Parts: sequence; C-alpha cells; structure tokens
Amino acid sequence: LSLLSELRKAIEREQFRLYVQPKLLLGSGQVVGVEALIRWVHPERGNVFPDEFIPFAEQTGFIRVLTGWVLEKSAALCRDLAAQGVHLKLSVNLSTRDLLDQHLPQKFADILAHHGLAPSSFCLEITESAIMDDPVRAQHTLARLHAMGVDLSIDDFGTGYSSLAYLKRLPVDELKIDKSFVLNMEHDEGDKKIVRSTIDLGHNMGLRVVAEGIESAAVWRLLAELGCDQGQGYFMSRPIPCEQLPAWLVQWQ
Ligand code: G
Ligand code: G
Ligand code: NA
Ligand code: MN
Repeated sequence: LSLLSELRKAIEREQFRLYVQPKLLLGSGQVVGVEALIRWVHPERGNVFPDEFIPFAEQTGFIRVLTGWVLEKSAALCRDLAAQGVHLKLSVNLSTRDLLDQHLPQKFADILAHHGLAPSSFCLEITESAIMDDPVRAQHTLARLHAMGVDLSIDDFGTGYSSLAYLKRLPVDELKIDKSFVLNMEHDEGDKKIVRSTIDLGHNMGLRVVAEGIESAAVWRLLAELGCDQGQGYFMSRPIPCEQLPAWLVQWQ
C-alpha cells in the first residue's frame, strides 16, 4: 500500500487526531489560544508523528485535504469551547502548498460560516520558507486571508531563509520565535541575544511576539522580563488530545 493511499484511508477511517498545545500570556499565565497539531493514530504503527507524513503530504498535494481536516476540527473545537464560555484563538499551521491554493480563502470562509465563527478566532501559522517558495503567490493568498480578518503568524522565525523586506510587506500580526533559540536560552548568551533582538524587532514592527519551546519556569520568567507577549512549551503543556483541553484548562487555573 502506498503512503498516499494509506493517508486517504486514514481520513476515511478517522485515524487522524487533533492535538492542541496551549498558548498563553507570559505576564499573567492566562491561556489565550491553542496551536492545533495533527497526529495519525495508525492501527499497526501506533502514533505517527507529522514529521513522518507532512513532508510527503506536501509533495503529493494531499496536504490540502489534511489542512481542510485540521481547519474543520479546529473550528468545531472553537465552537464547542465558546459554547462553554471559553474563548480561545485557534492557531493552525499552513504549508507551502496551502499558500499556493487559490481556493483556500473560500474554503476557510465556508468552514467559519458553517460553525458560526468570526475569522478573528483563528491564527494561521506560516513558515518563512513556505512564503519564500513563491513569495508573490504567497503574498496574494495571505493578503486575501488577512482581509477576511484572520491573524497571520510567521512560524519558526529566525531559522528560514527570509528577508526583512518581505516581513515589512506581508500582512502579518505575529512572530513566533523558533524553539531552537528558546530551549536553552537561559544558559546560552547567543540565543538570549537573538531572542531579545527578535522581540524588539517584532515589537518595533507592531507585531505580537510568541516564544515556543518553553521547557522551564526560568525560561518563562526570562522571556517575560524581555517583554515577550505569549509562549507555549512543554513546561506548561505538551500537545494534548483536544478532548482533554477542558480538563487541562480547569487544572491550570
Ligand atoms: O508536535 P509536532 O511533532 O506535532 O509537530 C511537528 C511538525 O509538524 C511541526 O513542524 C508542525 O508545524 C508540523 N505540523 C503539525 N501539525 C500540522 C498540521 O496540521 N499542518 C501542517 N502543515 N503542519 C503540521
Ligand atoms: O513547527 P511548529 O512550530 O509548528 O511545531 C511545533 C513543534 O514544537 C511540535 O513538534 C511541538 O510538539 C513542539 N514543541 C512544542 N513545545 C515544545 C517544547 O517545549 N520543547 C520541544 N522540544 N518541542 C516543543
Ligand atoms: Na506552528
Ligand atoms: Mn514553530
């Protein structure tokens, strides 16, 4: 069985699971959103991580089906939480292929309408390399999405091959500092300097700055001191099955 036909079957047989990782204000610890992360629960291979199938899904174009699935599940989660009085922003990862899909903005609008959600309840995360693959078309798709009122975030910031000229021109709301700079920043002066400069760069451009890869209270504290707005990481929570989120939120408070 080819991986592509396995992926198709996996959708039909509902083997994908939506995991979420809380995103919170570093000043207060208040949870303001979650990042949606897909998992494949394979009957024989167990939990298959996205690194093992996302690149392949991108090559084959199947990523559009997966992105549609993640958007749909995230919208359902957002609506269910809102019904319980919990208002969180859902962050969803987009790939290069998604940015080249001219139907994506309309598909997204349909999902929002179906669930009665405002575009502002979503944040779409895009890596620098996805944008730089075809900057003109990416910019076109991002402009359309942004005009709808959805937040846009540059993911893994600092690791890709991007230019500040694009950062200036793109309708972006958020910078996400890559975890490679954050994980060990407490002990690595170089990483700390990069993180501090990125926070300042983001703020000077009017952007919200998020750190990922927070694995200790010390790093959380340091980021808060540096003025970083939001963060996520194993210290607060690993990605968890979305069904477990309400219980996690209760014990976090
Ligand atoms: O925690 P995790 O192992 O889920 O993530 C591994 C990689 O897979 C990350 O780069 C993450 O952005 C990517 N990833 C996880 N879920 C999705 C998804 O729904 N869509 C896309 N495009 N990438 C995802
Ligand atoms: O590439 P992207 O940033 O979308 O994916 C986030 C990835 O980072 C996921 O694989 C997620 O599981 C992982 N992650 C989230 N928090 C932490 C953390 O605190 N430490 C490490 N090592 N990885 C993390
Ligand atoms: Na991401
Ligand atoms: Mn990232």
